[in-house]
Amino acid sequence: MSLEIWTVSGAPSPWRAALGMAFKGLDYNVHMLSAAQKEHKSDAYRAINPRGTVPTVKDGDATLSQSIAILAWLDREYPDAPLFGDTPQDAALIWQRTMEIFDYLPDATSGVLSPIFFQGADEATDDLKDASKNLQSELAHLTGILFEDPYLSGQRPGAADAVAFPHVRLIQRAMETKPEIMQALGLPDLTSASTEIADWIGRIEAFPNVAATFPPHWAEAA
Ligand SMILES: N[C@@H](CCC(=O)N[C@@H](CS)C(=O)NCC(=O)O)C(=O)O
Repeated sequence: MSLEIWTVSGAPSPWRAALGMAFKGLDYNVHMLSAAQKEHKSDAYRAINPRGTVPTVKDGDATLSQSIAILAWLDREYPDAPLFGDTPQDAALIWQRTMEIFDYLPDATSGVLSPIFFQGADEATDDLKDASKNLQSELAHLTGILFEDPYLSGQRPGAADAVAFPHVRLIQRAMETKPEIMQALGLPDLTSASTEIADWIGRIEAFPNVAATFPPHWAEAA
């Protein structure tokens, strides 16, 4: 069987699925769709994903969408290096952390990053300051978990890490590429925001195959 993923460079949902495969050490082929050319809305792509969203993952006869469902499926199909722990207690805790992160972190992140990346915001308006406070409170939630455990999923990287990492790494990317506005919003760099999160990012990035999940357009821009 050969694993395939359809993705868009920098999109957090497919990045989660790719991280799940990387944490398990699985090989996979990437179909990079152009969002600018709306390739994810083409008839050809909608034939495998009628909503025209990414990710889609294929493995033999299985065609899957929804990043968290893909992580759960990966664990059943490829049980080594489990993403949801070894015991029922581990699984419950990792699911709880995964879903809480999924419920709050993406919106908190896009509240800051969408105006900056997509609308060219370069002033710390009251709305952006409120969004930054909300984001800092979600980062504090992650920091609290990382006081207890080296990974959001416990002792090794798993589903909660795969769901959170793309969003946090996008925040770090904004700190690197839009430093003035991020400083004005009280988010100058990851270490100032949280040494626990900065260290966790370092641990995840040191994991084999994680570099291959990064948005290709970041390397092109460097
Ligand atoms: N809940 C879905 C979200 C999928 C999703 O909305 N993906 C975004 C990229 S992160 C997308 O395809 N957006 C394009 C669109 O909705 O047209 C998941 O976790 O996979």
